[in-house]
Amino acid sequence: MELYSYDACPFAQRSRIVLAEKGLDYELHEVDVHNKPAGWERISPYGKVPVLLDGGGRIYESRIINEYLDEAYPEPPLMPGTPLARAEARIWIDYCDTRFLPASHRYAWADDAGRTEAAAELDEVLRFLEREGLAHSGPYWLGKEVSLVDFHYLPFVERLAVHEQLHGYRWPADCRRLRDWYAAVCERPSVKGTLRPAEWHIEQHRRLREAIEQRRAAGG
Ligand SMILES: N[C@@H](CCC(=O)N[C@@H](CS)C(=O)NCC(=O)O)C(=O)O
Repeated sequence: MELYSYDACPFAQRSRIVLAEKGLDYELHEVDVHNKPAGWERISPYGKVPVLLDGGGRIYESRIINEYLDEAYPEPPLMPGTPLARAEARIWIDYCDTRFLPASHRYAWADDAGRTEAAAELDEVLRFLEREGLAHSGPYWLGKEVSLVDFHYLPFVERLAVHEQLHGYRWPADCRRLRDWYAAVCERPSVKGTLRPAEWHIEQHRRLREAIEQRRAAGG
């Protein structure tokens, strides 16, 4: 099995965590997405990491890679056992990509004039997660058992520290379950090995901003 990944990529981090949870051996190819290798588009149709090669097939999109890994390597299972519980897991995985990430992204890229509004939007999303998403007794998203939902959110909750340190974002004080959930997931060995200090994430954010500005200046 081979994984094309980038150290700083939160999407690739999702898949690295799941591979570690499953105890799977794989060859890691580190791809600097700001400086892609020649022929990269032949490996990654969207030009993005992560990409997994396994069993003669190529899988991309972190959510789909993780679902594939859970189906192809069912031990330990990372999706619940009943259709209803699996539907719930998928609702939160979808919420992460369609609501939480856009809100977090808007905050990160807001100008000074738009930041207050972006912070209010992000607060609202985090409160929704606190109230509706973390309704089980924990310690994990769906209760006692860790699942793909935990690993879908973890890299992006980790990166809220960038908002905090760069722009003074504060999590709503009433989001206690979210904090407890984050602390519990960070304790898993599969996750611990992927965590980085806030300063490192800030440096990656700076590199990303620079790359985007260069691309814009070049008319891309
Ligand atoms: N929806 C994709 C997003 C992957 C993604 O955006 N990866 C970024 C790095 S964090 C990337 O490869 N960007 C390179 C590019 O867009 O050219 C997933 O879940 O896998």
